[in-house]
Amino acid sequence: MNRRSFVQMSAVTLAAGWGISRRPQRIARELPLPSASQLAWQRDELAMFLHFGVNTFTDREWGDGRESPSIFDPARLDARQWARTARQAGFRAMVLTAKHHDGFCLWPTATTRHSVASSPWRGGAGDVVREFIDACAAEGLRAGLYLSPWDRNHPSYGDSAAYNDVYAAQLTELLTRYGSIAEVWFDGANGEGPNGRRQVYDWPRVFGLVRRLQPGAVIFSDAGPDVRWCGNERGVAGDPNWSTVDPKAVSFPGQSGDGVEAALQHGHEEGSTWRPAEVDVSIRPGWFYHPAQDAAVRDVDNLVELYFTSVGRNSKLLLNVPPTRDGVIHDVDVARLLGFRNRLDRMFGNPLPLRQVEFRPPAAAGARVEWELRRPASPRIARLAEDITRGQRVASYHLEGSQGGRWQTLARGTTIGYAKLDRLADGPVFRRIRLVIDEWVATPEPVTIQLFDQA
Ligand code: FUL
Repeated sequence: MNRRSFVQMSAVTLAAGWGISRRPQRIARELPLPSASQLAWQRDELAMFLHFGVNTFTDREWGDGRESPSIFDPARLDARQWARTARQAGFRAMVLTAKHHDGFCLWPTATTRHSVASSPWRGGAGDVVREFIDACAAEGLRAGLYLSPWDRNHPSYGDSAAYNDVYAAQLTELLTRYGSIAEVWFDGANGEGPNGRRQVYDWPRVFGLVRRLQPGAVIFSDAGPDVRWCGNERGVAGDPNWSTVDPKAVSFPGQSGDGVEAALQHGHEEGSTWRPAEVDVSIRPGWFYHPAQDAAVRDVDNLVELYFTSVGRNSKLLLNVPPTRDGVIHDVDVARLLGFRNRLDRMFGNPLPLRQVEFRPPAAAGARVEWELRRPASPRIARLAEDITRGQRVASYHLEGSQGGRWQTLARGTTIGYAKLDRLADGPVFRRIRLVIDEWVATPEPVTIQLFDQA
């Protein structure tokens, strides 16, 4: 039995509420659903990543931990400018690198002297994390923090038990001093420490700590548990992209091996756990600011493309915009971000008026939803959405349009989920549009559509 015939049979069986299947798990299982924090995370759509620290001053991407704190002195640091830029560009959250692999802490910590407290910035009395959090609050953004587990400075790194205590203490400071944190971001980097030894991280302890101290935060890593990495840094979510995963496929951050990349990219249509993908990518070639890259900032077309391959593929875009040595977002980046916002507003500001005329539940020829446009139009973009509070169900679909009876195919796709964007060909004018859901993993519910006539 191929997938198509199986899913159709199972959906019909589901609808009828009976039946024996050769793969009964599809019928027996409960459909995984997002938690309230996962829903809020997804609805942000756009978040800004800020890589900032000693690398900003050394022009490197990975510090070696031997940087002197005396180099950290951002003369005009203005976290409010970061947050204002983010808000004006339509971003709803920001994530700051509180500590990168070099081990330099952007807040005054009791766990090491390798921090802002040993720097000349604000006379050693400054706290970048505090300024970042306050700026997020002032601009109505949700705040997230990145804390690298790999620490090339701390002397205890590589002495697993001792460093795990240090890491837990750092996390505790970050999660207890600054109010509500919406996302805690863990990469899986696990390199050599200053003593040459390897560190074994205690992820269950780390995740448990976040749950206890910030129960409303989503935890990001390759292995979630709430949000997973999309599997690449190119800005492209998988197609298909299921928000459900088999948690055994990637069980700890930094795991490599067969099938890991595909599992991160695509999730699993029969996955038991809701763990949507986040697309992290930089507006510049590097994650940190480098003056030589001022001419290599992504342009507006490129940013719009990223929006299509992330938000438009059932994902969230975490776009990195690194502050300069002065501690502000560079003018070029600001201009590109505002241009990006203008373009999105122009594209998505005026949905074509339409009304749903039919929902035909699952049958042998698929499930269908049909809409009538209030006036004939030539839609250039379709935005489809499942009600993900009811789970993710659609496995493949096609869109059709008609003017006077003859239906023609406009687009074909796999998963929909929170949002799916399809570009449509220029030219033909339609009065009716219909979505045919060809395959599903649970009885499809009505999918909503928005159509736009700006390309
Ligand atoms: C990776 C790091 O090694 C990069 O420097 C960057 O922080 C990226 C977002 O995550 O694991």
